[in-house]
This record gives sequence, C-alpha cells and structure tokens, in this order.
Amino acid sequence: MQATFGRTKLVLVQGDITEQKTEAIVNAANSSLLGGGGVDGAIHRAAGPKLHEECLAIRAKQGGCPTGQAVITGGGNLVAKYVIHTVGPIWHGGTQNEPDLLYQAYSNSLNLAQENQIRTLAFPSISTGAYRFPIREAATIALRAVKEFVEKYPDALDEVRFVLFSSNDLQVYEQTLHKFINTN
Ligand code: AR6
Repeated sequence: MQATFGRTKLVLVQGDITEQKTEAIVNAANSSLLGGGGVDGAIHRAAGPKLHEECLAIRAKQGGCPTGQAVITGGGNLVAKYVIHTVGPIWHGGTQNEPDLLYQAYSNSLNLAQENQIRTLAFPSISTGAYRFPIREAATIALRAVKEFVEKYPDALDEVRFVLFSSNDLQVYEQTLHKFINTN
C-alpha cells in the first residue's frame, strides 16, 4: 500500500528489511548495540563485521544507546548506505512510558536521517517482536511519528517505508494507515 504525507511517499510492504534499497534502514536494536535476535540479528548478519566494529566504536565513545535514542553507522555489505540503530521500549503493560519512548525511537531516527541528508528510509516494526509492544498501538505511534515529522519538515524526506515481516503485521499497519488518511 502507498500513500503520501505531504510531499513524502509512505510505503507499507511485507518483506525483509535487509534487502531494501533505501538509503538507510532502521534497526530495532538493544541498548548494548552488540546485536541480538530478530531484525537486529538479520541486519548484523547481512551487513557483516564492519557494522559490529562501528557499533563497538560507538559503545567505546558513549557506552551504548539508551531506550528511545538512535545512533547511525554505515551499512557494511547492505545495499543501504546507512543503518540507524534505535532502541524501542520493552512492553511492561504500558505503565512505564512505553508509548512515549516508542514515539521517541521513531522521531529520533527520523531526525538522524535528516541530519545526514538521508532522503529514503525503511523502518521495521520497532518493539513489536521480542519486546512485545502490542502491534496495533505500535502502528499508530509509528505512523503518527512519521506524519508529525513530515508536517514539521515537509522537504526532508522523499520516502519512508515500513517493512513488515508477516502478512498480519502488514494488515495491521494498512488498517492503521487507512484510519490516518480518513480521519487526519
Ligand atoms: N525484516 C523486517 N522485519 C523483521 C525481520 C527482517 N529481516 N526480522 C524480524 N522482523 P524484533 P524488538 C520483525 O524482535 O521487538 C533483538 O534481539 C519481527 O517479526 O526484531 O524491537 C534486539 O537485539 C517483528 O515484527 O525487535 C533486541 O534485544 C519486528 O521485526 C530486541 O530483539 C521487531 O521484532 C528488540 O526487540
């Protein structure tokens, strides 16, 4: 499914984020930046050792990445030139500021893209795997973060895509986007 938020194209697809041809892809990392399972593991495997080395250098400098923040590295062997690593919140029932932290993970990733003149960007569904954030609420937060960024910086981005791993996740994002288009 495709739509536009202002001058920015919004694309929802089912697929593997490591194969995207956007200038940057976003990694749903953890605070250690040392890799892990899920999309993080897939990105580190596809990008190769250079990515790990760059993450180690960031750790040496700033000691990891707090929840809601984002850091950037090169893309190693990926088609994407950059990887933006962000850390979504672990879901604890919604009482520990999880929605706001998830919003920050998206908006800090978008800010970092803009600072690096990145015009096309692919996101996975941050926090909705191992971190168990409910997918419907996460989709609303993700799309709201992109919409609000684009309203603030209408010329910054040509395309934002969400790459959903399962057809069910894609369906949830599509339903959420329909609501945005109809009500916002
Ligand atoms: N492309 C796109 N999406 C994917 C891919 C892929 N190749 N692989 C998995 N997903 P998760 P989180 C989906 O668990 O919840 C890691 O161990 C997956 O189906 O990767 O933010 C990190 O190191 C799900 O919908 O990220 C952290 O410790 C979504 O990506 C922790 O997991 C996110 O699931 C982060 O947990």
